[in-house]
Amino acid sequence: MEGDESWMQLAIEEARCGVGLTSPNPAVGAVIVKDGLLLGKGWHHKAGLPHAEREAIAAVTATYGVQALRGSTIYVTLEPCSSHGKTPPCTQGILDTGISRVVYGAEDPNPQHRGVAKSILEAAGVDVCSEVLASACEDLIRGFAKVQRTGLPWVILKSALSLDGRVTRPPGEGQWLTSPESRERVQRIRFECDAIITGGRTFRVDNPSLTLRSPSLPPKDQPWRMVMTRGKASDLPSKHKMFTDTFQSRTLVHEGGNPQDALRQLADLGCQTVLLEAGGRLVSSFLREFLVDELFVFYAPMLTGGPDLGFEAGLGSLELSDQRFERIGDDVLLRAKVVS
Ligand code: AOF
Ligand code: ZN
Repeated sequence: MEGDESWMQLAIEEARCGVGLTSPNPAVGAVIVKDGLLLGKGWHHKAGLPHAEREAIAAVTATYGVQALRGSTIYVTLEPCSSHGKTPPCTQGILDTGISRVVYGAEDPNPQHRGVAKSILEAAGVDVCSEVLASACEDLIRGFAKVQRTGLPWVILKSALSLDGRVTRPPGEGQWLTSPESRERVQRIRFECDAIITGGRTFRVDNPSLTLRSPSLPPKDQPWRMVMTRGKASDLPSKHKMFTDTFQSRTLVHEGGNPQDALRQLADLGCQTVLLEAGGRLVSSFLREFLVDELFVFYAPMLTGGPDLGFEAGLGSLELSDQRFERIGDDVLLRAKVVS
């Protein structure tokens, strides 16, 4: 129907408030509309708390009273649940209010609920419309869906490279390749993940903290931090930050270095999205087993001596400015001037 997509877009924006906060449950948003007017909206805050549909229903009830819901339409990014979990089923909640139309985006990958809501609601005379902005709604729950379908979390590989493909600056130039803005963005990426994996080598050499520490992000438990080592946990330096800081209880060591086992351990802890921030060797063991689902690669505007562009290692770094990016087909053209 006309307007369905823009109301769903608003529901997606609601759902985004919960991304990173809801594991092992999905991030879901809902809005309730009547006669072309927004009555209320809501999002799922945390596993065990009310679902988005109930949040939106509560918001409308608080402002206009329960009567206002009669004959309204609810837009929800995920197919409503239909049986009792940690909370009562939303299909029943919807029927109790007299909402007369339900529009949802993604199918619920949870086999307990998939495909059930439609028949319950339609049998009660509610008009149901599915798959509105389905791919954007599915994107919101890609971690949840991956765990439901495979038992393994969604894995994001994050890397920062110079334009000629090196992960470090020449010796003596400091540790950062990318800008403070990119590092702030990494904080946001970490916020949306439930765990961060790094390798024993990075742990030893960089002594990373792998924490969330941006004041501009909402409060949340620190993500799990997992060090994968082919050796023993007791061989890792015990004074390093991840073993001694305030969040040391969120540090795990996975011995043996098997990526599947490590991911399964994290899924068992309720993780649905995992960030891989590691060096080439560990990354390649994930890639080799097709365990990486998504990449975030930051390119810093400099040449640092990668082998293929011809700027020799050992000359320090060559900085670039006035970068312009053009998307050409599936390629990206970068133009930049050499800072002399
Ligand atoms: C959520 N939030 O907004 C929606 C969900 O254990 P429960 O009762 O919280 O049920 C969790 C399931 O409910 C979840 O796996 C998903 O299939 C469905 N929908 N879940 O946490 C929501 N709409
Ligand atoms: Zn529900």
